[in-house]
Amino acid sequence: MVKTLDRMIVGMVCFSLFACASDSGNDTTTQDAAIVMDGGTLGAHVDMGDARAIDAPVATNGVDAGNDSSDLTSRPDAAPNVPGKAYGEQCSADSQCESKFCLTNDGCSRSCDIKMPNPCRAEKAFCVPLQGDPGFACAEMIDTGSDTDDAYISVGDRLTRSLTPLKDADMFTVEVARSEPVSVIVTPSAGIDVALDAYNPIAQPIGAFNSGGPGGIEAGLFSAGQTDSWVFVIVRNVGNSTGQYQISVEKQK
Ligand SMILES: [Ca+2]
Ligand SMILES: [Ca+2]
Repeated sequence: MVKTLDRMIVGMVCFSLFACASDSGNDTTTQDAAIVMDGGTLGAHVDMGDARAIDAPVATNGVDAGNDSSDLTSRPDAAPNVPGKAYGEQCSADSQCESKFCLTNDGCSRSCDIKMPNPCRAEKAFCVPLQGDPGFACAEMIDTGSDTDDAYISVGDRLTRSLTPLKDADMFTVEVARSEPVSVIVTPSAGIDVALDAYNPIAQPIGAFNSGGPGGIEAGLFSAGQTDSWVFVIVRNVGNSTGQYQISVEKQK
């Protein structure tokens, strides 16, 4: 059955220890302010109209996908001769995708496990929730390179990782329990300049942190509102040297 991404999840808010939502070069800045200004009001809906506009329209290929949930693969007109489509190609039926997994509006995809480190690394994508389904699928865009420094982390975790080569980025999926704001603190080695970009569970940017220079700590505070949630934190090397850093998740006192 064709699946749809959940675009209405809210409840992950970024509060800054230094400077929240001062975007550092990401091209999706227009949504930052609205989301951060949300202030944690669960149920507030972010208007995704603009964001959706960047997506190519769904190719219907003469098949009316409509809004019903019937399995298009059972229809005689469901383009049986269309060759298997690759990840990201437009689709209107699971049968059109090599993966047999079609996302309405987002093309051929695959399922993913949110608890795995950077589960959609190969697709350069986020692992985001499905609508009306407990599962997740790879969608949207994020390029973190190919190393395996990525991790799923929660309060009490402290990891040492490296930023090599110069433009390296590592993804951390940070668990944030209901009513327990957490600080994510990145401490680089001397001479290493790091920046943090934060995204909510549906891959919307909610904050960017880069107030320190080489060797300077970058940190953000995240709150989940009324349900357990998580935030994607991308640690980037924005300096001129490669080296190590520590990332830790601490309960906000
Ligand atoms: Ca790395
Ligand atoms: Ca910095």
